[in-house]
Amino acid sequence: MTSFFKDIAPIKFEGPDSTNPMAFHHYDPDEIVMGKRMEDHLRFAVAYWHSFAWEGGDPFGGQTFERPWHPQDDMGRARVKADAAFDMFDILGQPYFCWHDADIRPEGPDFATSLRNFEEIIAYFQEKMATRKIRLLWGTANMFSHRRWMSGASTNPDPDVFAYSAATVKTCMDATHKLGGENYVLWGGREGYETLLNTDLGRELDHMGRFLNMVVEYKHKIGFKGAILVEPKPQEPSKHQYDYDAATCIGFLRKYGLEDEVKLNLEQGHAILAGHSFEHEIATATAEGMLGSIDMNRNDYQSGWDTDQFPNNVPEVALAYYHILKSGGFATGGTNFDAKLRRQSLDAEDLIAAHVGGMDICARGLKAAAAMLEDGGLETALSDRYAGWDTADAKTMLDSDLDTIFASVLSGNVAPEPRSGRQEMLENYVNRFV
Ligand code: XUL
Ligand code: CO
Repeated sequence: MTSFFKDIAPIKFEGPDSTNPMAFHHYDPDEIVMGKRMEDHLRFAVAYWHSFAWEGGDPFGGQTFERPWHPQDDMGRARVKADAAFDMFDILGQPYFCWHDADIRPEGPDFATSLRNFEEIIAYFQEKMATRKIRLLWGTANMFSHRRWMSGASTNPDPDVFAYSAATVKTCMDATHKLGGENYVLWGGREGYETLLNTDLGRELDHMGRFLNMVVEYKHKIGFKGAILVEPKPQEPSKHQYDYDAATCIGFLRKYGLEDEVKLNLEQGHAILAGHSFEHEIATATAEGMLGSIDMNRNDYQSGWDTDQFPNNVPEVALAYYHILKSGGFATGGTNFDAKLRRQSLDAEDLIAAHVGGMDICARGLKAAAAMLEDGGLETALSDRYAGWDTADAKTMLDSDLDTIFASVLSGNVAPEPRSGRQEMLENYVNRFV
């Protein structure tokens, strides 16, 4: 155990009556929910970037955290950071983690040095993973922080940056494959624009479509069996982001022939930024068989930007898992905490408590979702509401045409009768479970 987490013992499930803040109160990995262990439903992942690479800065001030691996410009300290990360994985016992290349290795003066640093750390991870149960949920490339990416990665007006993006993603896919990763994620960090005065939107979308096809071609070439996922987000850092929301991404994937190859990594906070609820995004994806994985981090509802906080709202989380369970649950995906501490939360204990709380909230949400599904109240209400469509006449109508339908309405055979949508009754129903 590194000195960073030295006094913190592995977190155990102690049940809802325990007052120990360093225990799980609702997350019992072995509890069976709808025939499956809770750990296998939720498939929690720790995000290396927020938990270990983010230093506590905000637009008004720099670093607040002081960690033994700071400054993050040295390979020795990258190892110290990895030691601390794996210590935390041992303490939490969550099954997965995720990284960007830039989180785990220092940037070198050129591509080849950065790659050497990256490969050394990947080998170090491999050693650590060999003696543990922890697995990689997904890897990804950070193509938004360094100034070279300021005008985008694959959508950059400069073909040299497109080339740099392709080379970078190749190395991150190789590393993900080497570590047995279950998915590879592409979030379009700066794939968008600030002003159309300097942007050829159609050309940029074509480049992004070709780039993603190259990613898929490479996946098959190396025999990577995991899923390729894109992560929608409507704005920030670019004013307009191309991967706005689930529906926009699905349209984009269809246009470039990728709908059978790429799925979505949906994030709660991004859904809210897009003016949706999280369950809207999940239902949009599951309706199209496009749900891959989720980032379960919320935003502050008052500040209107991407605050990346740990979840703390059971009813919201319950509705998200309701739609996930209803669609059959995760396949390769899981629940990633793409969440960071508040900048005043300086201590090692804060980092552990944040994850413990997030895991407990998700466990409560999952259990509530499972109870609602098992009870079947919402499904019965849905089938009642759409029962008219089960009649032979209604089915025939869908195969007819406007003239035939017109004739039927004109002859007086059709008499619409408004019925209550029962929204409050249904909200009260949900309230019984959360
Ligand atoms: C940014 C965001 C990213 C992606 C991975 O808002 O969510 O951290 O999840 O690049
Ligand atoms: Co995310």
